[in-house]
Amino acid sequence: MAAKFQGFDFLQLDASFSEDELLVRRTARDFVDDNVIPIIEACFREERFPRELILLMGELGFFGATLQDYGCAGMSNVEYGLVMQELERGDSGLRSFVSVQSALVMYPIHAFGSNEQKSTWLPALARGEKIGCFGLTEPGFGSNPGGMTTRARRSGSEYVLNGEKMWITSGSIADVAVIWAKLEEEGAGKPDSGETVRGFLVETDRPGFSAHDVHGKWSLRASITSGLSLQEVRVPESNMLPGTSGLKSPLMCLNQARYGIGWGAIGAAIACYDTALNYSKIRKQFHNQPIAGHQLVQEKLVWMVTEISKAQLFSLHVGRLKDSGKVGHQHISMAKRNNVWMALETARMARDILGANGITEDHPIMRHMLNLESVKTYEGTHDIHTLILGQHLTGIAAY
Ligand code: TGC
Ligand code: FAD
Repeated sequence: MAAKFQGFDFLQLDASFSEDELLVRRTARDFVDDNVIPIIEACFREERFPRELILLMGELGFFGATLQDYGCAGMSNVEYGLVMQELERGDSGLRSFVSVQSALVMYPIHAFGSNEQKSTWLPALARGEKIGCFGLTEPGFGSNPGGMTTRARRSGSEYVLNGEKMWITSGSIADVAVIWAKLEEEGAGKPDSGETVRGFLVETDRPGFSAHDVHGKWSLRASITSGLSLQEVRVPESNMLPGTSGLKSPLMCLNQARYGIGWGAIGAAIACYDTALNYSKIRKQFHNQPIAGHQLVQEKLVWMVTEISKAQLFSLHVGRLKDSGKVGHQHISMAKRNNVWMALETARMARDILGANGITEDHPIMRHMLNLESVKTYEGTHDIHTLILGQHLTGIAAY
């Protein structure tokens, strides 16, 4: 049995956290150690999302954690980040579920919804009694969501939605889908531009809505990923999120989710480093010496600790900026881009330190490495974040 996780605090950052922040992290850490670590390898092997944990996560206040009222915990962004770090130390799929429920479903309802939409959905989503998904990506439009072909047409007091969404986390278990579509309506903006994009709450039991799961993934196997089909799906006009206007609205949701991923990736990296350090002290090769005593192994461990510590500092600073209302989306892009890259490199080095043992499910490294390949791609690929930052620095969009 693996030793209980003792934390990672090379730079003594714990001294800069408040008591509330440390308590939130302790709660999430215990939740992961007691409920996630014991089952997650089996879930990954069996391609099963652990639905049995949803209500408990709701009780712990993990859903919509930074939102005020409607049964949400009202955590600071730093507290929320620490939760995400601990959850992804367990598995990126679990963190994905919480990211989507919180940042991509509850946040847009809270930010753009009517009072009725908020009181109908937010308390139940916060408790985990209802599940949401976020449909932006389409089969033909991933990095460039502004090209989406999903359409909303007005028909009397209803909207009629048609289109296909792809790679949608929690799609087939969702009660409500936040669907981004272009409005075919006079005055909505330039036809076929991102200006006409609006968000709709679509109950998934409406006629014409269907979801099918993507199977055969070698990444995020403990997470549900689906395609959604909308064929003449009718929703009342009150299901449109009234505060949405243009592509900027879904991109604002992505900022919330990318911020959480920046923290989450640190958790996956810590799990890999911790495993590699413990293994390297036990495994002996040459002169009956632990491999931790070989210089090249030490160099890898030092790289990991340095980069994880830098990522922690980075996310903490971005979190404090966000809490003080000063964060820009370029800061969040940099954190997502850097920390996911760092975590993937850490996973690869850690796997190397375990030699052949590193490829088995007896250790969490390969699972984290495979998961991180998705994390590198979703919420804006590594290269798209390079271009977002390039545009910020130069004023020239190079997409
Ligand atoms: P562009 O013309 O640049 O922007 C349109 C409007 O949006 C504004 N804007 C932003 N606003 C807030 N936050 C941001 N991050 C923003 N980025 C841009 C922009 O100022 C403009 O405003 P306005 O007022 O002038 O209209 O749009 P573009 O079509 O050129 O695209 C820009 C680009 C490439 C950066 C964007 O489309 C992008 O980020 N692409 C990546 C797509 C992506 O990340 N998809 C994620 C799907 S969801 C997901 O993956 C969930 S994974 C599950 C999990 O989280 O666990
Ligand atoms: P593409 O956009 O086709 O990109 C392919 C490659 O081309 C990438 O390397 C990219 O960086 C590169 N590229 C593209 N454009 C340029 C350019 N202009 N310059 C240079 N290089 C470029 N989406 C949702 O809406 N909701 C979800 O819940 C969701 N969950 C997901 C879960 C998983 C497991 C995965 C894998 C994806 C999920 N996504 C979700 C979709 C995700 O956001 C997209 O996969 C992502 O935005 C990239 O789009 P794409 O896969 O179509 O790649």
